[in-house]
Amino acid sequence: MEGHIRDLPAGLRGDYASARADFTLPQRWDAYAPAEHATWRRLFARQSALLPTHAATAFRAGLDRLGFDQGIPHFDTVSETLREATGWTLVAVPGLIPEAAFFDHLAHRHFPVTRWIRRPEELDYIVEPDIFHDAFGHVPLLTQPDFADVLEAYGRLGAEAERIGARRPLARFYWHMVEFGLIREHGALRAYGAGILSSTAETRHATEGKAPRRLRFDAWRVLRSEYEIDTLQPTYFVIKDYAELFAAMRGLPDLLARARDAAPIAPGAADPSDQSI
Ligand code: HBI
Ligand code: FE
Repeated sequence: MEGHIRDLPAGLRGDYASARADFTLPQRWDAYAPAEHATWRRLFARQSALLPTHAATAFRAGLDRLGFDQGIPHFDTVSETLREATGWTLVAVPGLIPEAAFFDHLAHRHFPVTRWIRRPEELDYIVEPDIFHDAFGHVPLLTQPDFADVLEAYGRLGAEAERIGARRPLARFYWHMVEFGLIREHGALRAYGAGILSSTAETRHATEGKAPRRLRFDAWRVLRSEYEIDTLQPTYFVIKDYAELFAAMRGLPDLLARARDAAPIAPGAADPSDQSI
């Protein structure tokens, strides 16, 4: 397994010492305290209130199949549903893992999910992705076939991006299209990105807010678009369907090398090619 713990930011919360070489570890579902299941249910109830009016159809359809309302999900149970839907399974990890390892798991249709959950006092904002962000935010859309294909293709591209020094453009693609993507459905803007749907503030800001720039998805623009990780996003990209995102993966290898050498677009800035939604 490529990637080493030195590739990670210092001071991460997870139990990296007991992780395997591929950064996976047992979920240990029986070890979760009742208070942790209560935190999950509070987060689930709060986020679910917004889904009927703000979340993409495919996200809600996926969530309805997963039984996440009971408490912290058991990854083996979730993997059975996912495997049947799109061939994906979950692997428990201590938290953020080196990009090379992350790509490799995605390339094999294993989605890494952080094992620990935030503390009650972190309900509104958390720096590192926890199990709620990863499981509630990312997993429901893994039941959507085109999107499931996108994530596998993304993982496969990771090794190529490492080889040609294009990690940054590929990370931008993940950030804008997997974490903060919007989709237009029946004329309405809906959120499908995990970073949006795991946060009530971002869900409202992304779909209702007047401030953000909302642009038609364009891979070349996305690969050059820089982002900040600890603010509400100033720019969102809107797809018309997930097949469009999968089709864009075919052109990515060529665009990655060009984007590596191109001038980045600052967070929130406009570009002459922009098509506002
Ligand atoms: N590790 N566990 C985990 N989850 C992520 O979402 C993740 C990661 N490592 C790297 C990473 N995301 C981003 O750098 C992606 O752009 C690769
Ligand atoms: Fe995420």
